[in-house]
Amino acid sequence: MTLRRFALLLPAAALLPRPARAHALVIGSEPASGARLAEAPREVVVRFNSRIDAARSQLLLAPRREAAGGTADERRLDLVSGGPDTELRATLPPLAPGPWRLRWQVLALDGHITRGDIPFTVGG
Ligand SMILES: [Cu+2]
Repeated sequence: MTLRRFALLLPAAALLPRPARAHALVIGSEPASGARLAEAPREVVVRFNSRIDAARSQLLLAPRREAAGGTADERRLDLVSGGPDTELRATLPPLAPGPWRLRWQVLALDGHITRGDIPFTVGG
């Protein structure tokens, strides 16, 4: 195509709607957000609405202390590989009873990073 025609097409392309499947959002997890579990879970799974780059994504776990707000004792979980590329899975160390916060940060294949928290509680 001529350079002139190319220049005319550019503005139109910029106005095209973005793909409906954009960055990764959580569609489910085990434990579920806000869950109260009688026994400590052995693993966590977070499922997303789109494919993610697991090598550039992470799951972190910390005791939840709303008042303190610090992340000093947050630990990065080792991801279990080999599952679907729309989920993150990690085995857990033994968890003490109490409130916990699973934090996820993922890179979707569209290059966008998203993050969020999944709080859950072990024990009554
Ligand atoms: Cu996106």
